[in-house]
Amino acid sequence: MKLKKISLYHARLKLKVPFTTSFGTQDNIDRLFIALTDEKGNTGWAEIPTLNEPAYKAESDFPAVVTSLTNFVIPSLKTYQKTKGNIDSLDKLQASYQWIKGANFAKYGVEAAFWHLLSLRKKQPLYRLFGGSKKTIVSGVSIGGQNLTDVLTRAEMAVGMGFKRIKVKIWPGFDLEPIKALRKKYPSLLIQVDGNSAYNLTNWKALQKLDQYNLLLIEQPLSDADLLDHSQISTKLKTPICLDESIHSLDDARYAIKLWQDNKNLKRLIINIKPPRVGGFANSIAIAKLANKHKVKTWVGGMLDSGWGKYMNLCFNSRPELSLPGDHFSPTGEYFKTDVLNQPLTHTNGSYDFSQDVRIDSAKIKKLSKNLLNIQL
Ligand code: OSB
Ligand code: MG
Repeated sequence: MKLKKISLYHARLKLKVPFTTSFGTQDNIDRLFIALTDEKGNTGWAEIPTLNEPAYKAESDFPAVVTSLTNFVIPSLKTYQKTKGNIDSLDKLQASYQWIKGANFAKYGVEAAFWHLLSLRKKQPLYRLFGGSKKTIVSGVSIGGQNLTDVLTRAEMAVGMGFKRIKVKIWPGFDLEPIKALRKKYPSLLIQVDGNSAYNLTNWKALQKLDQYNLLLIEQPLSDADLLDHSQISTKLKTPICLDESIHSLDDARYAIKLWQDNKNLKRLIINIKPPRVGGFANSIAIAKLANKHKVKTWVGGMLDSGWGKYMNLCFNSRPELSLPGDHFSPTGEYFKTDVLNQPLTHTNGSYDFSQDVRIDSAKIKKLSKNLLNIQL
């Protein structure tokens, strides 16, 4: 196998309804799609779930990802094939850009397109290639409402569609109120919250008031650099802490496990595995395995992805280690007004099964996008 060509597409995706988190409201999103073509003419696709600004994480914004790919990652693929031989395995692919520090979203894009290419060449379903075995994937939905009315409306839609788990975006001053109201209305619904780094050591104690509502987890209240502080506040909370922004690699997962272990509090650690945040699916699989070895629960988070990003995550979620419901749907069906699949992903009461014929529709991507770059490798 030889990589022959890589193309980048800039899509402007419009959300059906705005999505609010502690770091802002998303509406129209600049997205990057990657097409990777081999010597036989097969093309693997990936969506890099960029947001417009680096407010979620460094190097997750569209301009940073384009810069990393154009200046460093893609030239590295080219140089590797010229000097060391064809990139015909994941190991070689990773080795080609291993010297680049950071750029996890950019690396994810190339790696995810490569996995898709492998599944086309081997004529093997992607979930099998990822080592998946579960045929049914349980999903929840993430609610990014601007105020209490918004949150309650979206929760009602989600529950009406049969979802058994919701995740609610919170921030200082908007935490107790939505959770109290939701728990009153839905005594047995699985509910979790996500602070997206909005709390600090001065105001985190507001989260102790959430302990009485039987939440599944509190996701990333503190900043992404505060692994140590997360582990310490976790000893003063009954609800488990789930790390999102703090985990960029297998090493980060190892550090977290060690810190919670040292505090004899490992049962209160959960990890949200987002393949783009950790530089791809191979790293994601390694993190899932390590966490599972320590009985730390994991799940697959989303990034307001189109159907293609969601589908890839569903395939990864088929691995047995991932035990909690992932974010693979939205209460309004697909997140975007126009999507990129041959047909929408469907679920039954929040469960997805792999009998659906899911294909990416490259014509739809091309129609939505500006072709930024085509490079012969
Ligand atoms: O923290 O999980 C997050 C969206 C953008 C940035 C960060 C996050 C999210 C979500 C979206 O919660 C969840 C989804 O895609 O369904
Ligand atoms: Mg999160």
